[in-house]
Amino acid sequence: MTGARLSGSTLPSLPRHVSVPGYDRRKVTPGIVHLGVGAFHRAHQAAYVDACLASGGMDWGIVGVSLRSPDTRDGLTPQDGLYTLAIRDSAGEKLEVVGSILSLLVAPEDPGAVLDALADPRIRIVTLTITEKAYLRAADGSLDQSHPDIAHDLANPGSPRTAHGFLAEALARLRTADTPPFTILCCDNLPANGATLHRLLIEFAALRDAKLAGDAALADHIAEDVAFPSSMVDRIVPATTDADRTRVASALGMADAWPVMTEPFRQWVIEDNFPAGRPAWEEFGVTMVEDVRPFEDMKLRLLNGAHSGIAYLGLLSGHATVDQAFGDPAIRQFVDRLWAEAIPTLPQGAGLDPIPYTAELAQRFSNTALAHRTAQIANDGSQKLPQRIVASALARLEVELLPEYLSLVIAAWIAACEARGKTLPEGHFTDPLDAALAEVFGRSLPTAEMAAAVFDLAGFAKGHLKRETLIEFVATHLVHLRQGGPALAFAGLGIGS
Ligand code: CS2
Repeated sequence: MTGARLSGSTLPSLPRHVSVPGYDRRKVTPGIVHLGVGAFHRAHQAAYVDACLASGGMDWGIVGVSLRSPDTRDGLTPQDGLYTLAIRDSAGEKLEVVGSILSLLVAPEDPGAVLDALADPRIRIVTLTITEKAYLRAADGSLDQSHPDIAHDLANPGSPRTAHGFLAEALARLRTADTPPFTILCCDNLPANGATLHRLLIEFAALRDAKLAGDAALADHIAEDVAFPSSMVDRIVPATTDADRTRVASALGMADAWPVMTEPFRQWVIEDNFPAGRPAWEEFGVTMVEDVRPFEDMKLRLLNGAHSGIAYLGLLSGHATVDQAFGDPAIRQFVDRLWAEAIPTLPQGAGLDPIPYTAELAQRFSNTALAHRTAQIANDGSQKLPQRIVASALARLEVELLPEYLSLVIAAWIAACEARGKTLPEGHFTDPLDAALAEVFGRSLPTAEMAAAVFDLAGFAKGHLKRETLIEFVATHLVHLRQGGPALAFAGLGIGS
């Protein structure tokens, strides 16, 4: 290796098998601000936008914002925002350099610069992948008004920390300047993600209105004039390792500080509601729909639900990656039965067929080239399980069907949380509720009471008539998991016999 590094000036020296942006990046202008410019965004939205730029939609470049860490900016700015997407499966690795990210900002370092970028009249869409927990929902789903960052942003509107604070302040500035608002396109794995963010932002703006005399009715403006299309996003993106960096550098003949690993599959389904304009998404493989719900439920309950099951049961069975866990015959059988439980809970009549969908998922989960770590998926279970697992379990109980396999995922989450620092390394994965969970685990409660306390903390099934029944299922599995690990829990379900 020569010491060269990927950048605008070294692009021409890349080997021919590496595809590069087929457009003049100097002519691209920003049209999108993205909040949460991590690996998922770079494998998904940024790749779709790259195709848009290549076909001449040159006013849709991306300004990437990190809400927390400077790492992505530090890696990518010396590379002029360029990075390699490594698309991997058993057939090998395809390398594509993506050019759609024009610049990168780090919110905690310079919140003013982020507000300036958001309030730039050229920005017509703000996309978000900030992860479930950054929506700051309380256990009942409303805005967590007690969160210190919310209090901070209400007290300091010109230097916010949260997505809510940035969006509200930018929308207020645009409104004062009589500039039409941008459309907000949520790309996180939340149910009705656009509507959910809309509701949270109205709540935040109402608190802000109450505090800032004179800033009349930003909440009404957001309620009435700002579009929040929901979207379903899908692409599996394992965290990049040093081995990935070394392999990609040797294929490129130059260093790339932060290449992104992904699979060939990708999907984006978006509700078509973009009053401020949008790229011709449908020309780049995006499905535009009126109602994203059926796609979203299918993805959250079948892909993400199975992922969480594979992660926690995989971790408890000693499997480090999804393909290893999915290759374990007991876990594989479990996932098939989990799917069979979740499928009847999906909306009917939407023309989506879950059977080929799960067959394709089985192939994707078997992709040995991804090494997608179970610990990565295990993070933030308290934020993920409600829409992936709890919703389907309750839907079954409502019509007198059992949630035997779904409830095992909840029990496995609790058991895996408890196992950290014992059979799993301390900090192997994390959850925003970790401190509160540790306190509950330390109380040595009888199993059912402990499960109930965890449900309360996480807001699972809050106020639902079938809450107690679901807790009983979870407690039974938890007893098995504690006594004999996944093998005993599976045996209780007739798996592996
Ligand atoms: C995964 C998702 O980490 C997780 O929780 O289930 O990130 C999953 O890989 C994506 O949603 C796939 O689109």
